[in-house]
Amino acid sequence: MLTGTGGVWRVLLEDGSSVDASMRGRLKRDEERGTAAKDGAKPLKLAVGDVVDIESEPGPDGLIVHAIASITPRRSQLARRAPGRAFGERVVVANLDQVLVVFAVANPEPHPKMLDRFLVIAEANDLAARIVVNKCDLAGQSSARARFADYEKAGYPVHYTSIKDGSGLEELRAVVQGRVSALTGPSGVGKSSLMNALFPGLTLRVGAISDSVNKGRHTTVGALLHPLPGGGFVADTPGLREVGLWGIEVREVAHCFPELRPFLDGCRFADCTHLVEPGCAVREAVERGEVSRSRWESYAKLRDELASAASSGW
Ligand SMILES: Nc1nc2c(ncn2[C@@H]2O[C@H](COP(=O)(O)OP(=O)(O)O)[C@@H](O)[C@H]2O)c(=O)[nH]1
Ligand SMILES: [Mg+2]
Ligand SMILES: [Zn+2]
Repeated sequence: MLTGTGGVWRVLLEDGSSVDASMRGRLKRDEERGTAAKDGAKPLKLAVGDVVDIESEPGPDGLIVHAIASITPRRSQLARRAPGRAFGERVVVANLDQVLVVFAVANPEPHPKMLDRFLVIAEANDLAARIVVNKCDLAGQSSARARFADYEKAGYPVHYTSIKDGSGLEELRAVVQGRVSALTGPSGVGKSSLMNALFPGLTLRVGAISDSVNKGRHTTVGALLHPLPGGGFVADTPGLREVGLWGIEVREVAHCFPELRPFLDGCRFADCTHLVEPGCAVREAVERGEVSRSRWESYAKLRDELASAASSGW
C-alpha cells in the first residue's frame, strides 16, 4: 500500500509493478461501521503501509479490476490519536520499523524542543527513533556532536551526515535499506537530498514545495511510501507535527523520555509530576547533571501543554 486518495489505493505488487485498487464491499462496510471483521484481529481502517491481499478479475468493460480483499495484521503503526471521538484514531503509516528525525547542524538552525517533540511522538507510538544530523560540512563533526550529546546520552542512535562531503552516508544507508522508515524533520534540512544521495534512482524533489502548499492540495492522505531501490521504503510524513501530541496521556509523557525512566520509581510521591515536588528523583538527577536540563525542560513544557489541553476538554 503506497498511497491512497478517496477510496482508491495504489498497491505495490510483489513483482514490483503497482495497481490501483479499492476496498472489497465487505471490508469497506466494516471500515465504515468502525467494526473489525468477524474473523478477528483486523485493523479497522486501511492506512499507507498496510500489507493487503488483492483479488483481480475482469470488470464489465473487460478491464481488470483489482480489489483489496484482506488486510494483514500490523506489526506497528504511527497514529494520531484523538480521545473523545469513538474510533478517532487515524493511522498515518502502518508497519513502520523506525522513525528518522532529520535536523541540520545549521541552515536552518536546529531546535532541540522541536526534536524532543518528534521523539515523544515516536516513543508514544512505540517506534524506534534515529536522529540524523545533516549538513555537518557547515559546522564540523565535533561541534555537531557536542550539540547533540544529550541525545546520544539518552540512548538514541545519532547519525552525522553531509551530502557535500559524503560523511555518514554509508552507515545511514545500512540502517535504512530493507526497512520501512518514516522520514521527518523541518523543511530545508536535507531530507530529500539525503534519500537521493543514499538511493540513486530515487528522485525526490530537492528544495521542493513547502509543507503548507502540500497541505492545500490534498492529493495524498497523510503519507506517501517511496519504495527504495534494493528494498525497504521511506514514508514521507508531512511533518510529524501533523500527528501531534493528541491523545498522549499526561502520565505517559515522562516515559517518552528514555533517560528519565530509570528514575521514575524513585520519587517520594507515586503521582509525582517531576516538576515541583520534594523528593523527586528526576529533578535530583537533573541537579546532579545525570539528566540533561534541556531535556527535562522539554518534558515540563510538553507535559504542561498536554495537561492544559486535557483540562480544556480538547
Ligand atoms: N551544505 C549542505 N547543504 C545541504 C546538505 N543536504 C542538503 N543540502 C541543501 O539544503 C537544501 C534543502 O534540501 P532538501 O533536500 O530539499 O531539504 P528537505 O526540505 O528536508 O527535503 C538544498 O539546497 C540542498 O542542496 C548538506 O549535507 N550540506
Ligand atoms: Mg524534501
Ligand atoms: Zn518525580
